[in-house]
Amino acid sequence: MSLRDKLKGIFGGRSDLLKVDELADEFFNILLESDVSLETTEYILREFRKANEQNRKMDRDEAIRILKGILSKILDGARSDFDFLKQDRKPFIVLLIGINGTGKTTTVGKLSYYLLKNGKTVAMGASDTFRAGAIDQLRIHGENLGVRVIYQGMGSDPSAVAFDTIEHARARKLDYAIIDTAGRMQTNRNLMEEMKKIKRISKPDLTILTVDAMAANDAIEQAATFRKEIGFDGLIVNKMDTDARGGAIFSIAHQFRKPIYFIGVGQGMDDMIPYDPGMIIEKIFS
Ligand SMILES: Nc1nc2c(ncn2[C@@H]2O[C@H](COP(=O)(O)OP(=O)(O)OP(=O)(O)O)[C@@H](O)[C@H]2O)c(=O)[nH]1
Ligand SMILES: [Mg+2]
Repeated sequence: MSLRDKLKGIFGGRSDLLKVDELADEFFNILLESDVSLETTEYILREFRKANEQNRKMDRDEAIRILKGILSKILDGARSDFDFLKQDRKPFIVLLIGINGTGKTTTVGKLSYYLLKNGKTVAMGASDTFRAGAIDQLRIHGENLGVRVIYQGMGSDPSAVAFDTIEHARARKLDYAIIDTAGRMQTNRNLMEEMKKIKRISKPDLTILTVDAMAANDAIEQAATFRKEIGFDGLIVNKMDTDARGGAIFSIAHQFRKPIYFIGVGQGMDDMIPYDPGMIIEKIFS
């Protein structure tokens, strides 16, 4: 059951006055079951109690209105005024990083599509030289979009591919160079070292971490490692379409304390939409 359905069913629609403790207990369960992390759930409940320090009773609608305000504020914290389309530096270099399966390669395609649609020119770099199939996966996106993909053979140096991609974009005066990376190496340690090197060599204008909304709690741990080891500017949260529970985005916004630029809502190239807290809140509370 989704967060939305759970909130709708809260107290079986009772409209009498309820104690704050009763409400808080109910919210606690609902939030945790919807995949909001414990840390974020506790924060939400602290805010909820703060909103009613006199500890007076309230009805369900008022409680939900307060909860909506708190959740909106959390999502608003991940807004940013960064605009992909208004970057003068040429090429503007975007590096995608993240654990395997979080949608990096797909997002390189989606971002390119978004930029092309808005009249920009793009080159894509296949710097995941580790996973069998990763290069072809990106080349297929490139063919479908009519975008040049810079690649070398499997096992080649990812930093060299990134460098070539940027050089190509520079020589052709392209607007953007978007670089895919591996999500898995022999060991995680190697992955971090490799990413550091790619970042050092490509000097990205923007480093984006992709996370999977379905695996929010893992994602938070992964993000902490990526932040410590490599650093990133913001996030793209993928697979929001498959997240039946719907609570992960709140932990991601609350705990990462980084901008979320887009959310991924499917596998297609146009299945990426700008991060819009209002829309997410309306979906849950409408
Ligand atoms: N439903 C859904 N599927 C997605 C989304 N984004 C990516 N996928 C799918 O998730 C799978 C993994 O995506 P990739 O882009 O290959 O992920 P990756 O991070 O590049 O993975 P590695 O290369 O293994 O590190 C693919 O089947 C994608 O089509 C999304 O927003 N929604
Ligand atoms: Mg990939």
